[in-house]
Amino acid sequence: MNFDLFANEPAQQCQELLQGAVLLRGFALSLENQLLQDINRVTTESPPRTMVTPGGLPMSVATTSCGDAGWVSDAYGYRYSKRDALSRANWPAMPRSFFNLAVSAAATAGYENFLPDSALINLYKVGAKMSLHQDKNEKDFSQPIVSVSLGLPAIFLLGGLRREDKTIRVPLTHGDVVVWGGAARLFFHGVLPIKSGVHPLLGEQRINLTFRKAL
Ligand code: MD3
Ligand code: FE
Repeated sequence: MNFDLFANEPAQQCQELLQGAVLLRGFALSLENQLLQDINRVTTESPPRTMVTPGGLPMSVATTSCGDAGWVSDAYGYRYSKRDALSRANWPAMPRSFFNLAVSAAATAGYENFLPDSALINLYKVGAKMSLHQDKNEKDFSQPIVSVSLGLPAIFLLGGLRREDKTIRVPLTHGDVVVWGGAARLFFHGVLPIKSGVHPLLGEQRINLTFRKAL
């Protein structure tokens, strides 16, 4: 008789959602305190701000970045910039904890040479959402994107290459990491409005980190 219920389980839950999107449940859990400390360091230097879409609408998500490049949006469009428009200085350096987590998650999903040069920090208060969009501002679409969910849970929408394609709903909770590669790299995606709640560590918010090789 085998009393070890987990003897036949993989060491890490690793699930392919579809076509190159790999979900690593709880992959970042053991790093939560270090990540929070480093998020606070970055947001002190470059505070989160709500950007305006090229169409002129303010986003409900507040964003900031660290690394060699930061994602920005304004009347001129979406792009990566080497400087923070608020401080007019370079973005804060990417914390080692961020970089190491992204590299090891990518390697676990089969991307051995992922070297992110940009980490975007998205802050969602209750009610904030992200409409369906594609990530197309990075130079090389063969590079994956790694996302880390922290705080309140979210329902993530994942569609296909066309905006009209049907979407699947993926619940993402604190500590979950997703590696978006392969065909899924260019799929439409979004986040439904965050439901009210209180996370024991982060309170009434969700924080998402996305790691990219942008330049
Ligand atoms: C699927 N952020 O910053 S991360 C974004 O939760 C963004 O804050 C969402 O979409 C968030 O651009 C989702 C997950 C994500 C990131 C990139 C993707 C999913 C993706 C690229 C292709 C397909
Ligand atoms: Fe996106």
